[in-house]
Amino acid sequence: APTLKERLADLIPAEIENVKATRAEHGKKSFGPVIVDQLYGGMRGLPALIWDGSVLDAEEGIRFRGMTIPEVQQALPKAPWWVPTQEQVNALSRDWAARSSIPSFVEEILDRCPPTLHPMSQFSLAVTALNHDSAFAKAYAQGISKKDYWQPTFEDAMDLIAKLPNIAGRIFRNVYGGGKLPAIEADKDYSYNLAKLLGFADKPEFVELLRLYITIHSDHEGGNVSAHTGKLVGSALSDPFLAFGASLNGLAGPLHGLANQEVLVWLRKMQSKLGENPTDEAVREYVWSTLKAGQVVPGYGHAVLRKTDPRYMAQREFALKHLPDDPMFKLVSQVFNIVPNVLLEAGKAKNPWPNVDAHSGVLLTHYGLDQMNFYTVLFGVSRAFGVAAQLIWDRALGAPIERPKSYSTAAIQKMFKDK
Ligand code: CMX
Repeated sequence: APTLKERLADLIPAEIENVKATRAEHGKKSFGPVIVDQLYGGMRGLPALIWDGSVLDAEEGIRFRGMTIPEVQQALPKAPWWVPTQEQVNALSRDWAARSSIPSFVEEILDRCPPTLHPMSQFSLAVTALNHDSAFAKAYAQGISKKDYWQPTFEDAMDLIAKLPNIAGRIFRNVYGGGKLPAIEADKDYSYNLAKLLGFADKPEFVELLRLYITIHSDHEGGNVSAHTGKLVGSALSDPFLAFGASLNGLAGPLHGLANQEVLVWLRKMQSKLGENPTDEAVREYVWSTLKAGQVVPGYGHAVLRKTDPRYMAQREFALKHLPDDPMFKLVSQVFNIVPNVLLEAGKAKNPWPNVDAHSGVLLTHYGLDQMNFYTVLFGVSRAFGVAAQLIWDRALGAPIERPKSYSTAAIQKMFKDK
């Protein structure tokens, strides 16, 4: 039975041919017009990237290698393009455990961070510093051939994923207390070990939540800020640590991954203002006051999605099963019934429905992980799986350095002067 790397080595030559054939047949065909608004509007909807790992449909939401979230939940721990046996899955867990320790100088960097430095900044610092031991950077310096790039990229990607629990666990304990980090267990899965390092190994339901959390946060097409940043920086042949460090800095923005922290801050403020069991009318007023103050309602809206995010629904189903009476979950459900109507009435947001971040914090809080400014670190650990896979495939397929063209406003005015 092949290892993950052997399976990739099998798949890559055929995929190189597939891309060649697609380009030979369709390479010169138009993909539709580009309009000036897209240049000013954050490139929204502009077809510009290739990524096979996951595809996002505006109505349906995400599919991972063709599978919806419920289908993935059924199939795990098998992956559709590898279909590992239980023994292969265990071997992968053991491989990650063997790669999991971080260099002592990175531990020192983290230990010296003031606890007031946001956990995401600490996370990005540590990941960037791992580039010290990058197999790709070393191989490149020694003159590796282009066709072999994917191999040291694979090794770095595996090291990166493997080391994240130790980094996240260390940040968590440094900032919030909890004593010395325990050891990773080679015969346990990744989610169990992450939970253990955060101090939650005695809560099997929390471990199960992390399995769901990591899966649904792993990837969301190629164009979102964190995935695209990783791809962009990787295209300069920056190694996976440098590329993923950059992804994390994008994920740390409040319109992207920081939204899960923002949702809980917003809910808590609402609770303290309105008290327990607020009326629908009071919640409605509160939502309006957020909009009138010129702020966004965190956890709602999306650049691509036009329906309720299936990642939200997967978390809601988890909550309905395990914590139906949790007061915060009840508030989240109440908000779910009210916010879309308010956003529709306000008439600006193209998508009034909740995204993934509207739900995650409440689940974590339920199990005692109520350190809100840590939430985006968990999003980051999860997103590493998608970004790492992209980096490996981009090097395997020889993706070139990215270089879109920018224009000045004067150039646009001139271009359309008499048209
Ligand atoms: N609350 C208030 N206003 C909102 C809104 C929300 N939740 N969502 C969109 N709008 C506003 C926009 O700010 C924009 O206003 P202006 O015209 O004044 O600039 C207008 O509606 C149109 O925006 P849009 O085309 O619907 O949305 P964008 O593609 O520009 O932005 C997103 C998408 C997610 C950044 C936006 O919906 C938002 O700010 N949501 C709240 C933050 C959030 O939950 N982010 C997490 C997204 C998921 C993730 O990446 O983790």
